[in-house]
Amino acid sequence: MERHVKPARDAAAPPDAARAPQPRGEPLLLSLYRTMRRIRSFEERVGELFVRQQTAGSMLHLSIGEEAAATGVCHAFEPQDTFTTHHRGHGVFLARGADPKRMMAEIAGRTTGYCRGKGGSMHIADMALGHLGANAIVGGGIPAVVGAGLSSRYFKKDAISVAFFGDGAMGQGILYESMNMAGLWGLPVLFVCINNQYGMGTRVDQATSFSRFDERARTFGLDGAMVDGEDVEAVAEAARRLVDGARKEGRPGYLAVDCYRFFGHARMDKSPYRSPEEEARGRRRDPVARARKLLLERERLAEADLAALDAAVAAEMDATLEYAVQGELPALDSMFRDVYADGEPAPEPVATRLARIFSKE
Ligand SMILES: Cc1ncc(C[n+]2csc(CCOP(=O)(O)OP(=O)(O)O)c2C)c(N)n1
Repeated sequence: MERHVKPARDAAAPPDAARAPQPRGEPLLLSLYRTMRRIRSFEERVGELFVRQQTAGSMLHLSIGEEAAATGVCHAFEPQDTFTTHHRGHGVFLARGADPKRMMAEIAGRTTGYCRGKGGSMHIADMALGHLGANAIVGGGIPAVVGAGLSSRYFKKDAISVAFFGDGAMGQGILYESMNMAGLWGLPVLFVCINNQYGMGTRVDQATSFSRFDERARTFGLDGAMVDGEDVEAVAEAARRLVDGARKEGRPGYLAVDCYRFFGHARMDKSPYRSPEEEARGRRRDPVARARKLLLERERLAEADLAALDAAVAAEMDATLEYAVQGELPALDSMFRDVYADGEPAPEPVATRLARIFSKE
């Protein structure tokens, strides 16, 4: 018999749904599915924003295909926890409970965005939700979580800090320095590698001689695990175990989530380095479709309920897109605001400075 689980009062759920307690009687998988569906729909609208030429900047990195990594790991977070992301971080921040409207507005470069339109897709940060910053430098956000973990231990806070990055960062020295310090000092941190098989156009097996990344992490004393990124429940379970170990025992962890990047590296990339067959195979590893199937077949949810949830999410994200493009662009005289401390004089324009230097010669 079909089971009717009300897909929450507002099926699309509030912005901080990922952190809200699971509605009573709702299977965990349904909560996880809702978050993944919201990420997928959000990213599809971001793609649309790009086609409409309304994004700030020319680069956009979609996390379609990687929803289980963001959702499963963020599900283990507590409100006091912090994190950093790489350049493909929209999904992580949404799973953490970001307001999609403020996030889309940021991607569109509007003053209504998280960073008043001055961060854009790749530089979103928000201390209120523990987002210590997205970072476009491969591996750049990783050491910050070691600092956050050290601070947490020093001040005896119950917070962990998590770095999200791609397989490309596995070739960066800073990751190994960070894992070493985290292991040495027993810091409450977690390193999460979202292995989508590619670093731009380079397939992971063309860039690395040993792809058991979790085993590499173990050599630094970390608790390492590797999971299938198509299976959001497996990601959530592994993340829960590692987060608990970091929080309760000060044992840093490392999680590799194996998945597939459905589209090109950035929106302009048509992936000429991948065959259509490979892409078709990769896109069959779809965590959203898998969870939906399980909800119907294993949890015996009604198709109509899931369709209603999907429609509510789509409507929410349509409204998100419209909200974003209605925001104002930052005024030119706000360029240095929020960049320098209050009271600091704005920097001298480069042209004026150079003229001054040369006039002294
Ligand atoms: C230090 C550094 N080197 C090179 C680049 C150029 N770059 C931008 S994204 C990228 C690939 C990153 O791949 P990965 O870390 O696997 O993340 P993904 O894009 O697959 O999510 C590269 C090489 C950069 N941003 N920073």
